[in-house]
Parts: sequence; structure tokens; C-alpha cells
Amino acid sequence: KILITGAGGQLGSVLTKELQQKFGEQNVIATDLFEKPNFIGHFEQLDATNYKAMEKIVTKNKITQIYHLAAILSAKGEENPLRTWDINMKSLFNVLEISRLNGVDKVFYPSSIAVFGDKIERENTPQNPNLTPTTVYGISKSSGENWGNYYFEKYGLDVRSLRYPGVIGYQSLPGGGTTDYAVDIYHKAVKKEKFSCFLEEDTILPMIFMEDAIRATLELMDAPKERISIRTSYNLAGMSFNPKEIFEAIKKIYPDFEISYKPDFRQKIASSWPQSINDTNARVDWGWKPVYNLNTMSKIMIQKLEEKYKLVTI
Ligand code: VAH
Repeated sequence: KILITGAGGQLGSVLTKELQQKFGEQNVIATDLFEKPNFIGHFEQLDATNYKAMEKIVTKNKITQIYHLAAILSAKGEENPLRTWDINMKSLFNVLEISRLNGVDKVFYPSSIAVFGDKIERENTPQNPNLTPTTVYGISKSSGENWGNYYFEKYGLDVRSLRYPGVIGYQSLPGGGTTDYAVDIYHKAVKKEKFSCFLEEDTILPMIFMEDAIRATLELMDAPKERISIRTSYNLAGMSFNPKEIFEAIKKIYPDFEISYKPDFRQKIASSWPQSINDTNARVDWGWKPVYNLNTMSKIMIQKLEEKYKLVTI
């Protein structure tokens, strides 16, 4: 049986559905602070920082795998750094410790391109540079990766992790991240609204389409144990673009679409992150290969969001 934390989040909500399909609806326990309206499946309300509550769900349901997606993201995290650290680390310690003590076989821990910081090669960023993250979110993820590795080395807990780029999908909305603009821009375009971008037009960031992000997660978790040579976290790449390029891609479909640029505090965060990622290790170890690029993703995003908004207006 599988437990997901942060199951109401951008990635968590889509991953929950995928896991339900793969393992059967009754075998996936989705948890979050609040239940989403219209959620289908087994949901339990859980604050992932509450050890006892998490332990109870794990033992009661005989959980064998945990996907720990609950976290405060980069932009939101800067509002209250110590609280962000507390939530991100406490929840991870709970997952690791409860897993170790209750026979959980496998743990998935999402890391992020936010771990790198601005002291590294920003193009084709390698797997193992000196990590100097600039946000408390990035610090929590780089520490978290090392804790995952520690639990693997010390206790043999099968912890696996990916450094996601910004994730873009039509199914759900992100909350509190620096890459969120690249989801919002499609919603504005489909609603025929103007888009005000909180990053400069030339800020290149690594991104990935939701379908690729989910497939990478499942492929990593399915890979034979001996193929996993990295127990901190794998670099993962999908595509890279800047706001101007995503705007141009959307304009091919909506020629009247308009954008303006009003960079805010998130510009500084984005400027400290890589522009593209070298994910050779993921490709070699477990056969990773992304499918979508900016144009193929844009077509699907717009088609799916048009369907979604039509449904709402009927
Ligand atoms: C954020 N989307 O913007 C997250 C992510 C690639 C960065 O971890 O905070």
C-alpha cells in the first residue's frame, strides 16, 4: 500500500491518480492538510509534521511505499524562512524515521533545481557541483537529499529522489513557486486575458511537462535497485526556455495574446538557478528520456485548458 503526502498539490494530485491507476484505488492513501472537493479514492487528513498521526496511518494501512510531496516551495518559503525549514525538514524526518521503524520498503523524495545556487555552471549544470542554495526551500531540499542518502547508507532504506525542474501541467495549479508563471501564462492565454510576468523576458529556467515529470517518477521508482547509483537526488531535465519564448509559442496559437513584464522578488531567485540541466546519470542508470518540448507541450496545455474552461462556463 502507498501513502502520499501533499496529495492535494500540483504534482501530488496528478501523481495520486497515476498511482491509483497503477496499484488500484484502494491501495493508495492520499493525505494532505485538506481534502480536495470531488476527490475520488481513500483520503486521510494529515499534517505531515505530526509524527504520531503519520505513524498511525502507516501502521493502520500497512504502508509499504511513501511518496513525500508535502513542502513549502521557493517563493512562499522566503516569507517565513524558519517556519519553512521546520515544516520541510520535520515532515521529511517523520517520513524517514517512520519508514525505517515500520518496514516501509521504498520512499520517494522530490528535490529541485533550487538546490544548486548561483556559484555553479548555469548551463548544462552537472550532477555534483558544490551546492550553495540561495533560498530556504533550496537549503531544505539539499539537506533533505543528504538525509535520504544517509538513511539509505545507514539503514538500507530504499530512498529515491529527483531534482525536478519547474513542472507545467493543465491538471492542477502550482502554489508558491518561482516557476509558477509558466503554468499561469497558459491559463491567462486561454481565458483571453493579458499576462503580467513576474520574471524578466530573458530569464531561462529548466522546466518539464507534467506527463514527463510523472513518468520520470514512476520509472525511477520501478527501476531495479542495483540501477540506482545516486541516493541523494538525480538531475532531471525536460526543456529550457525563457518567458519570451513561451509567450512566442503561445502566440502561434493565439496571435492576439499580450504580455508585460513586472519582475518582483522572484526574479532574484530565478536568476540564481540553472538555465539547463545535465541529466546524463538518469539517462544512463534507468533510461530517462523526456518526450515533450515547448511546442508540443503548448499545444496540449492549450487544448486541455480550453476543454476545462468550456466545461466551467456551460
Ligand atoms: C519552485 N517549482 O518554483 C518549484 C521548483 C524548480 C523549482 O522546485 O519553487
